[in-house]
Amino acid sequence: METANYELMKKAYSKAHDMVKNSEDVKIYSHIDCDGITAGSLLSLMLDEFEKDHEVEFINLDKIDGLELENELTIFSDLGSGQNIDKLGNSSSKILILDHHPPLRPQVYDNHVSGEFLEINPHYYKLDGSQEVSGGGMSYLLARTFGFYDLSWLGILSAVGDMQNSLNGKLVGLNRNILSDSVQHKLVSSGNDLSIYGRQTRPIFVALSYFGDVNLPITNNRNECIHMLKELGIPTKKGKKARTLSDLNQEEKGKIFSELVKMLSREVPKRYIKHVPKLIAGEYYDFLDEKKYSPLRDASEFSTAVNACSRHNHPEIAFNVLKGDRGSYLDEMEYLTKEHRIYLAKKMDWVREEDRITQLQNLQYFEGSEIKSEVIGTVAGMILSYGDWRKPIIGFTPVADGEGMKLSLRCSRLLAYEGIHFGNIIRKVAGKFGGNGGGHSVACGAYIPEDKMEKFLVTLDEYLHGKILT
Ligand SMILES: [Mn+2]
Repeated sequence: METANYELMKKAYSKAHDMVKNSEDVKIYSHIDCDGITAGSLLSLMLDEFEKDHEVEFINLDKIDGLELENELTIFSDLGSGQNIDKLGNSSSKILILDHHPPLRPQVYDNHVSGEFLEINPHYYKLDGSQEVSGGGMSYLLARTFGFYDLSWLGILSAVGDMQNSLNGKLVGLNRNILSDSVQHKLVSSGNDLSIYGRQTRPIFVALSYFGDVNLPITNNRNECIHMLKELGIPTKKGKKARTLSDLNQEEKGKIFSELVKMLSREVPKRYIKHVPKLIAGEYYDFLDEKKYSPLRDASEFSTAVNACSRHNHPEIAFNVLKGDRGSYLDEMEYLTKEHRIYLAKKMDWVREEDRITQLQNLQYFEGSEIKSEVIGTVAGMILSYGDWRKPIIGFTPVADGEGMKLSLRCSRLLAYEGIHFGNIIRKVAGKFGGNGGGHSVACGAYIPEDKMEKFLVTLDEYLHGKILT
């Protein structure tokens, strides 16, 4: 990639700084996912500092077209670049877009919009918006121009919630600068660890059983995990309490690491062995103001809790927790997270019971009509470990209040390490069928007309011929 143009980006932010400073009444529209909710909360905390009147609304992308701008300044965060926001402008409007998705409009566009219009997007400055900075990160960079370094941890949560660290096992690019702000201000600590989900809250043998990039003997088998830990001489309990990954010392983690390398090397084709360590180790991010063993302590677990709120249409719960509530809103968040987990487990069973996974040559899929479209991707990701990890898996389900199908694709990171980018592939193939889609290399999705679903699967299967693990 060409060298990023930070100087130009800085100039754009200083314009944005003035827009905020000179406005007394602000509306924020932010995306209703972990990144977007965190971005909206961050901007709200920033405006609180100035005691500026503002309102935050979390919305889905398809709700943007009908909006009427009624406030002095309208900020769009974690969305806007892919939508026709320019059409919303009027002679008295001020619009600021802080997004990281691929932009529809060129960098200089304000002369095409009535009123004031400023769009800041990393792609304009030769930065990769899918890995180097999130919507929350873009929002933090605005708060940073006012010196609000204490909000930097939210930029980290956003990036992790947006899976920006998933391919490299750590945050890169501008995310790295945001990380160093939050480390310097003692808000976050980070380091290397086993990249196993549930560092603070899951017993280690449970956490290990979810290992899913490649199916191992321990995958979905807690007894096998307990057995493995016993063989390695690693106690699963401390007194009566189950130990979590965060309780293990370096030596114990080293033993698990070596054992997993051994297991994986037996399972993956030879030429992929070089990627194995990346599947097992990665950087963690702890929020130092949160209590140990709390679901808010580890960035990855915190992002799951925010997602649980958004997937069940209660972004306001996460919003209040992110803005500092550790009372009733946190209780509600924990309740929703639990409900979320139960819901997912039920749907997993539903898919597995009737053998609903169909195998094609280069992909596998399940029809998920019993599953809410908001979580079809999450379920697909979890089901992967019961299917064939060498192929991507697709789940699809009708959209709740609309027409068409939502489909989500998940795959082992091993496929991405070999250079395949399913987000781009799906965008292309969905486009052929009058749909739209995109996303990350290992997690992406699309909306397509219902009667095109079958054709879509066949076409994608053909397209993938010779491109996936064999
Ligand atoms: Mn985002």
